[in-house]
Amino acid sequence: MIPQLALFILQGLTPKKHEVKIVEEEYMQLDLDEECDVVGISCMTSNAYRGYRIADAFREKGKKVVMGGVHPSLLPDEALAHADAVVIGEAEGVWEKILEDIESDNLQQRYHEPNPDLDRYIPKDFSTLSKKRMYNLVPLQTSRGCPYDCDFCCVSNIFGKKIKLIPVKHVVKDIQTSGARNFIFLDDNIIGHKKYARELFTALIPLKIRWIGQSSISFARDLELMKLAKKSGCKGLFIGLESVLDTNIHQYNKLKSLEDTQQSIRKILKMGIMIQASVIFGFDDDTHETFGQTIKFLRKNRISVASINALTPYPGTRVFDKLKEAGRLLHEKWEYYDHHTVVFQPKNMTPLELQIGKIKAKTDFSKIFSIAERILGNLRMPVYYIAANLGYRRLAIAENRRMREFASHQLPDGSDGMDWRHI
Ligand code: B12
Ligand code: SF4
Repeated sequence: MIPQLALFILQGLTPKKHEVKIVEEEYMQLDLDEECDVVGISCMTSNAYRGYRIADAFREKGKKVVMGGVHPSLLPDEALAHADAVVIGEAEGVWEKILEDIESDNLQQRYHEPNPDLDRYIPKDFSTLSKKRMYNLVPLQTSRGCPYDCDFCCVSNIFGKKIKLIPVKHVVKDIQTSGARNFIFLDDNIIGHKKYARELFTALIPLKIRWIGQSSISFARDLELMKLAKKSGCKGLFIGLESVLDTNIHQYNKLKSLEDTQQSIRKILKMGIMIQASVIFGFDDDTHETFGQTIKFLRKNRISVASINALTPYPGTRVFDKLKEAGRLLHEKWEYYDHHTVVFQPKNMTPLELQIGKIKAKTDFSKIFSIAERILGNLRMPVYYIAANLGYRRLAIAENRRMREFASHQLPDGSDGMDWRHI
């Protein structure tokens, strides 16, 4: 339901003399016989192979292919086996140059601009979306870069550790020209720069929009900022808790303390802002007990919805390097590097146990009883709460069904079937 902002930025950067067509494969059919001169492809790790297949197909037809986005930025050499050129990091300041270089037959293989000028406004044409897909959330971005540099994350590697800001007036212009009412801020942390966040939320108030975004849990420590966010239309925040075990907290250094986290959750929910908590299973401290303990924590604290993931050692992160060095990667087939599939040997259990434990945790969290119990903390937004939970419940049921089919047909040791519910 959320279009890729990168594609609209590329369209906005393209000089008017060129014609641009955006194809989002999530909901559009790609035509490999499309009449065009240049094909730009954006991908992350899990869909990199698909991106490469598309790149190969277009190159066979003589088109120039340029790849960009998270995965090509992390592994440009790999991408260059399929593309004529790769953009490492941001497109601003290089896309126009690439088009010029193609026109003058002087295309280089790598392009990288570490400090693009974000003060320049780039027009984004969301008009096709708002007409055809009224239920879309229109994507906005206010910042890039993250100072935290967590072991399992590639963001500071690609966008730097310093937070780079997009002027508030540009964000307001994007909102006004879109004509939409529902937005998502794609920033890793919408309150990463407090002074800027204050300025932004204040500017949003008269626009009367609804928005969701991502933030760190420290949001709850600033009551004034929370009130301002609420007033500006904030309906929900995606918050990375990652682990609710004390040992992991110290190892990954994300949360202050469990007590502090619980208090923060209470404050945010009380403000009428839904919390989508992200948790990850598979850290070295995790045991068989971690699944149950985590779900108990999420339920007790009335978390609105949860994104329950398997630790994924994405290339370009320290977790990847460590697990690779220890010989603990099961394979490097990128299509399985998707947060859903276990791709490494966990420390205290088998990969299958981690996979099943994660799916069971998801299923437990989305049981009707759990939804009914957690609504008590979400009474200020019951409609959003129920709609979101039913959506997540559907996903959990589908994942659970696929796991049962897998477990009863294809055991790694060749035996047929197992009763995985006892794990
Ligand atoms: C917002 C977000 C989401 C939103 C996506 C909404 C949407 N449809 O846009 C939601 C929450 C839905 C989401 C889901 C997922 N996400 Co996400 N997401 C992000 C986040 C925070 C921002 C991405 C973004 O849009 N940024 C804004 C745009 C403008 O930046 P950009 O895409 O990087 O584009 C710039 C450049 O890269 C470049 N560029 C990009 N493409 C191209 C192409 C060409 C040709 C050129 C020249 C340049 C270029 O130009 C752009 C402007 O400078 C990133 C973290 C991050 N900071 O990157 C994680 C991130 C991309 N997500 C990640 C993951 C794993 C996922 C999921 C697989 C998780 C899951 N299992 O649920 C899913 C996949 C969903 C899907 N089907 O695509 C990982 C990817 C890691 C990896 N190595 O692949 C990241 C990096 C998070 C992380 N910390 O690890 N995500
Ligand atoms: S996980 Fe979040 S806080 Fe940690 S480095 Fe990545 S974007 Fe920053």
